[in-house]
Amino acid sequence: MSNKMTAFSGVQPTGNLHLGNYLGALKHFVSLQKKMECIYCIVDLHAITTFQKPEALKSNILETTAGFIASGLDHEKSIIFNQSSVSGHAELAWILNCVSRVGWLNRMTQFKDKAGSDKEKASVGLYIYPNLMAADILLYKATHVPVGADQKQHIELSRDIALKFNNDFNAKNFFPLPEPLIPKKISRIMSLRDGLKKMSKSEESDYSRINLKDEADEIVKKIKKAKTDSKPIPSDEKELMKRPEALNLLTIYSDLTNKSINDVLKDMAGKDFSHLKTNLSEMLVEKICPIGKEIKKMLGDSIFLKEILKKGREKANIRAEENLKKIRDIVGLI
Ligand code: AQP
Repeated sequence: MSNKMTAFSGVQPTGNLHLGNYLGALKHFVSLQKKMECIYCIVDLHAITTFQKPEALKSNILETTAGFIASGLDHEKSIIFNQSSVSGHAELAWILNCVSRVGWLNRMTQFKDKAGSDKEKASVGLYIYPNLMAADILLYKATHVPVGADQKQHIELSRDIALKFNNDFNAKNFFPLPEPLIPKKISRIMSLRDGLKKMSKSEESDYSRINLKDEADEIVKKIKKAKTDSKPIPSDEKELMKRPEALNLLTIYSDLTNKSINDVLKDMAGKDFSHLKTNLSEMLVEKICPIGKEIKKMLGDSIFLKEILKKGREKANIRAEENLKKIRDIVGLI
């Protein structure tokens, strides 16, 4: 087994990239580029597990690509492409569908959340989504997967699938067991309307999230309207843990200022939320608006974005085919 470190991660082109995607994933994708080979994928096959309007999907693929670059990913250094353009993802997913167990998939909480109350009506794709995610990672023998905390269970499943494949086919250490890289400080950004729900692209209310493309006045308005409680900011972290909306805003502030929550509480304790909100809005405008501006500029040049995806696909495909040849042989396919 080669001990070369490779990171793989994906983002679904399902709508506007938001602050949760940025702080939970993209920001870390960028810093990992200095440490190892990185493969970043716009996971369009995952996106279609729930219905996407075809024209919207096409433009979201390009917009997510622009979001990657505007956030600081280097397309010369890292491999950036869209999943459906490398057919090995679908092929390996089928092989892994035959390795993974129904009982394992039945435990996946994201399926339960996304399928809602009527599971019979959810697509089969949504149910087996974690097997495709395992294929994405294992196709490149990735050793590290930078993700938000919501994806931890899926990475654990990828490890189980890798281990079972290696055992079933007597292919010791063929697939490395991928490690999740979950940001310690800010693993999950919550909705601005409900501190118990994660910030999400598909949440109906645009006031629940800060989009990377939001203008400064929209950011200020959304933070002003963000739900809080009636008490002043506490001095104690334990007390903060019991107040989800306050915790969310202070966690975002702590990440943007590079200060620990404790230090932020020292500065803010006893003050009311309008003080925090004014400071937070300023930080967000400073951080997010330049990214949004870059995204909008790139969206005017679809040829540039398509060229990035084409180059990425070519590089990814070489890696994928190399591994698939070995996988087919191990499984007994000729
Ligand atoms: N709220 C969040 N906080 C921290 N990290 C987050 N991520 C997503 N939301 C948050 C991380 O971003 C990466 C890409 O996620 P995704 O877009 O592929 O899928 P998702 O997790 O399903 O994101 P959304 O916004 O909730 O999309 P929809 O609404 O389409 O389902 C992942 O690493 C994820 O952890």
